Amino acid sequence: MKIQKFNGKTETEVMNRIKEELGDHAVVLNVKNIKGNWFTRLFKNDQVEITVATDKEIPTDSVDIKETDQGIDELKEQMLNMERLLASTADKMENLYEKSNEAQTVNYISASNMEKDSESKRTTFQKLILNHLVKQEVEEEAAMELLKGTELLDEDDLDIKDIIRIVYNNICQSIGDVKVIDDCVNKEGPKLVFFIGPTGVGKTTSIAKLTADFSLKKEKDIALITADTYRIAAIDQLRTYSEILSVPLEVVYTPEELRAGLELFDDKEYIFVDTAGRSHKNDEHLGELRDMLDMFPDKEVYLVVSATTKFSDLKSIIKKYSQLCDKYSIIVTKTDETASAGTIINLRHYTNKPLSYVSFGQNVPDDIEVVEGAKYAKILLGSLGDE
Ligand SMILES: Nc1nc2c(ncn2[C@@H]2O[C@H](COP(=O)(O)OP(=O)(O)OP(=O)(O)O)[C@@H](O)[C@H]2O)c(=O)[nH]1
Ligand SMILES: [Mg+2]
Repeated sequence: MKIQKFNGKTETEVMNRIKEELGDHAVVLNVKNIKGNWFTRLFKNDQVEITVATDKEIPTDSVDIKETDQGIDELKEQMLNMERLLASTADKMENLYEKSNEAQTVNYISASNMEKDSESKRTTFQKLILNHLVKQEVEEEAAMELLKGTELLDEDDLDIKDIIRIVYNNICQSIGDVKVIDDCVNKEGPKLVFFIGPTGVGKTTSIAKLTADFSLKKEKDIALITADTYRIAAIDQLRTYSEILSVPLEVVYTPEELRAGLELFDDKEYIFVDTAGRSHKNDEHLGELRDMLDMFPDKEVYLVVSATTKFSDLKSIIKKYSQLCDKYSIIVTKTDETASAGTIINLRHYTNKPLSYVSFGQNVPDDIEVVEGAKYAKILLGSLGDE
């Protein structure tokens, strides 16, 4: 099996080329819009890139066909997972389709930009999947986005597996490239990493988990700074972790002290900074945090949010925190306490910021991992057809 990418101006044009070249030998893995920069736009429009898996040999002189040079192993692994998922869900979906045909009264949620008068097999499956995603708390707009590319499939002579494949890959793609704390150290000084977010979401616990990972497993030289002096217990909490992990800790009360703290740890590879939880409704506190962040242009920021927060509140949190800092990655905590796959998709759709880690329990250091698209695709689609 080979992975190939096809580029062109529109999805239809590219799909037609794929059909022409590969016939039935192609499985669509991903449909992506590629925006050019100002320079490339002078010469050509934005492009559509479709990634397919194929078992057919492609003539080497084919125009515009490029074999991917990266992520092939990852894609292969994704495909394996996907095939397992298809084996367990496709028949259930066909049964559901038969049933809905017999009943003639399927009560779907309204999908504004989806054709309502046509009830082709494709439309029915699209609606079934949309309904399934929305039930798992994926916002309708984000769910519609996950169906992108399925409209190119044959209306009636459709294999349910093709539609699930596309949605599966769209989920992986939508979660996209995660941005985690880089393992490679900057030779010119410590990497400065801030953790910010609302009260009680798990910032300090996440820092403890990541400190353990970086200092014990990755053997990096780390220092901790806490700028959370609002709660006495907050200092003790991080001090306990710093002692267990044998990592130095400095407590700072002002941005100036923070600067001095950074100088003190100049020989370290990483400095993780814990901040006080700030309600997104308290503009004064948020202002203080912004002033502190502004003082350090060369930094990485992780916004920590809890999966247990309802999405309408998460939106206001994101909106407020985005005013403090436009470049950040998201850590989602407490995913053990609620079904969180919908939240993960919604966060990506709404913020377009990279995700980084998910935390799934109180245990330090184990209950944290890097966000993995295929895992959420499996969670979201694994129960397809069970309704
Ligand atoms: N179930 C669950 N609990 C968590 C998780 N992460 C943190 N907690 C718990 O949430 C509570 C608050 O965690 P902290 O790390 O103190 O949260 P914080 O964001 O630093 O809180 P403030 O500094 O007060 O804003 C603690 O009881 C943690 O054990 C998680 O992933 N799952
Ligand atoms: Mg804390």
